[in-house]
Amino acid sequence: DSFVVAVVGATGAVGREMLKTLEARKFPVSKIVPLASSRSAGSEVEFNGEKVIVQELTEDSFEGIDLALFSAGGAVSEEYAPLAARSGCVVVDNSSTWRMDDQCPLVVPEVNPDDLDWHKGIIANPNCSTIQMVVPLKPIHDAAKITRIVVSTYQAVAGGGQKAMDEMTTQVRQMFNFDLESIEPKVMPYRIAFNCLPQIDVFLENDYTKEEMKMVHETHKIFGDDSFGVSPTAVRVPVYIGHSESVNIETEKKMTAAECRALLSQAPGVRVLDNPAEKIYPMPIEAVDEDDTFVGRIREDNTVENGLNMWICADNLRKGAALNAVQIAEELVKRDLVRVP
Ligand code: A2P
Ligand code: 11C
Repeated sequence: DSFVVAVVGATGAVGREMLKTLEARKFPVSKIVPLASSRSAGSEVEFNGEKVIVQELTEDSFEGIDLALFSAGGAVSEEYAPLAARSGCVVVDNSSTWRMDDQCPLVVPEVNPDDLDWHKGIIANPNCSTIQMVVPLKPIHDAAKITRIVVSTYQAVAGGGQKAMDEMTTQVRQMFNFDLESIEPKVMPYRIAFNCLPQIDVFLENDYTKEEMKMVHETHKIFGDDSFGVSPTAVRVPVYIGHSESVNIETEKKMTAAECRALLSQAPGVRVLDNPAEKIYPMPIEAVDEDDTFVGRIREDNTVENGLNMWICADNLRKGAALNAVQIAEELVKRDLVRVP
């Protein structure tokens, strides 16, 4: 079987990565349909060595399309994902719009693939910072039952899209030209060049940001378990691609650092890089262009009874977005679920 596949937002940072990932993983595509706004309609993207013209997204775009990967922002997903599903096209949506909707599964294939079985046309792809946290934490939760998660993120600028990456480049140039007066943050709230911003997305009533609360709610939904607390601080750092996370967990059952290392070295989608004596640990520059979620600095937290600390890095555009979406699509094919019930 092969499928007519649309990528909505094909000219964006994640959309381009989606095309690359479909191609690299030889997803069975009979025809690719890149969609974007009128701004870039008519431009070209490359797929399997051929140039394909980008089309403008309209209400009629989904006729004859089997599967659509969406990454064009929440407003586009809100309007067009239901339209697509109604015309029989299965949607894997990378925005936050449908994630907490109880009609839409929220899936990380290594963690909760069975949730795909009840999809009704729209499947949500989690936030990048959630994905790379739950991939290694799921086997630990299964083995020792997590009772609390405290996480601080070090998130790359690519999470804010191409415009955010361009903004950092401009600012770095301005800094090196001693032209600080011209720096004018537009996409991010303050200067990101040589700085850290403890704000990703907007603040909510509880003084946490929306990004932080996504990590709480999405983790509970993906695990199908909200018995543990999640306490996040999300920070933007001047890295182009690759999110990092410092994660502290408490568990019901004792797990030693050695046991955790052994468990994670068998876990799907995880690569353990953990040898302090040799200065081996994950870094975002090593995680870029890799599929795996890297875990290192695994050590016991002796300030509590059963505690572990670890450091997690992943390519936020890949496992954090495009790859996870394509893995969902692959799992749908495997389960014969590329159809709207
Ligand atoms: P366009 O190139 O036409 O602006 P990023 O996250 O890197 O900023 O990318 C956003 C993606 O979403 C781009 O491909 C962008 O297309 C697309 N997009 C944004 N708004 C719309 C819209 N209203 N309709 C269709 N595509 C959109
Ligand atoms: C960031 N995590 O790094 C955000 C980007 O809900 O899909 C993705 C936001 C989302 O800025």
